[in-house]
Amino acid sequence: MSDAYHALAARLTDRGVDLDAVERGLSELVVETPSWGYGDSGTRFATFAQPGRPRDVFERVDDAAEVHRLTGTAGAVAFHFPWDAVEDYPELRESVEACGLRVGAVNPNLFQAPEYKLGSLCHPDAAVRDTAVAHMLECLEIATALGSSAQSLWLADGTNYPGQDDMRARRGRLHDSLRRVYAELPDGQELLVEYKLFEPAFYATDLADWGSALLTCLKLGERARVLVDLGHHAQGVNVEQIVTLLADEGRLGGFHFNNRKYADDDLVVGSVNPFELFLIFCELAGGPLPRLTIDQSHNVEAKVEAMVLSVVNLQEAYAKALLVDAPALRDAQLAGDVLGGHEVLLDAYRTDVRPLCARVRAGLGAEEDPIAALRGSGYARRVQAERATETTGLRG
Ligand code: RM4
Ligand code: MN
Ligand code: MN
Repeated sequence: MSDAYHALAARLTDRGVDLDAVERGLSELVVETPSWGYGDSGTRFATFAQPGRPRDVFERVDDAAEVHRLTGTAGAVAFHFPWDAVEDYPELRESVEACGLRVGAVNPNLFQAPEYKLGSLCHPDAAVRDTAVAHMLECLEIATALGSSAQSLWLADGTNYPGQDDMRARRGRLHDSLRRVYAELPDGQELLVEYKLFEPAFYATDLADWGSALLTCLKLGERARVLVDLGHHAQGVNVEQIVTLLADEGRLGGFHFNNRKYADDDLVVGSVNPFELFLIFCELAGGPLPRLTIDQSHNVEAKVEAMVLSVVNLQEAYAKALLVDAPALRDAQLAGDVLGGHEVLLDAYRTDVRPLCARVRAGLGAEEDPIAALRGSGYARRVQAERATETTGLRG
């Protein structure tokens, strides 16, 4: 193992850190990567097709497996329907498992069909609401077939103009629709409810913030919990405080990790605001971790590399959070030492944990330096050659 690791280990052990416990914690981290993060995506201005991009869901799974092989931490893949729809779900599950992965959350799509122009679960027309509910019920069955334990809902519903629809009526329709779904939720599955401040609706989004998502979950039942997407808040909102609050209420269902500078930018997590990411992990570090999913759509970056970097950034943020000296932090807080507590956090945050993460990855059979390994592996060249034709790669 590297000199850098031994030097770091000596320093941390001197400080009283239980290094075995930190390494164990870090090696248990599981991140779900999104199938939609590997395929074509762009902005409303342009989509730049990348050479070697996967042609079907099986190839998206291959890319997810490569990210896991390199990082050791990306053992699940989240799906989006109908984008990932296939004839034979047991076959899809088998191919996921054959790659050493499992299926993460199943995401319904209630925002693309023409009938959803004025909304889905909240639509003024009951027939459209029925269609949306039916799609979510179908996703429950897909989740069962794939061995997934969650359906993760992002609701694009909302209005663009004051007076366009009755906000209170829409709220009632939302709850009625979701009750119909929740009533059919199979044992062992949960419903995650994501919120987003704005976009595509520009006046009033039906699930715009953690409060409306939480109230909805409380109406449904214990297996409905809130999902926090880091890009879905107003500027300046204290996301780590929202995380604390939801966790304290037992309603923190999980995360969509990404980073943003302005709005829902879906950049590599930890690229713009790594300190916020660290603080979020500090709020999680004491207990069992909720579902951790990456939700990023890369436009100009190399997609697999961007995903690997995202997982590495998550590993490093979590490693730093595991290094926080909890007794020293508590002592400073109880003593009213304003900067003392802050400095305890900074001490952990400023630690260069890269050698520690490299060691944990090696212990997991993954790569000490995943980005260099990816660049040196020829994976991009290989898939570019294999996926050169437009026809989908048929399996089986
Ligand atoms: C949204 C949200 C959802 C994602 C869609 C495609 O902004 O983050 O989670 O599924 O985009
Ligand atoms: Mn999201
Ligand atoms: Mn988003």
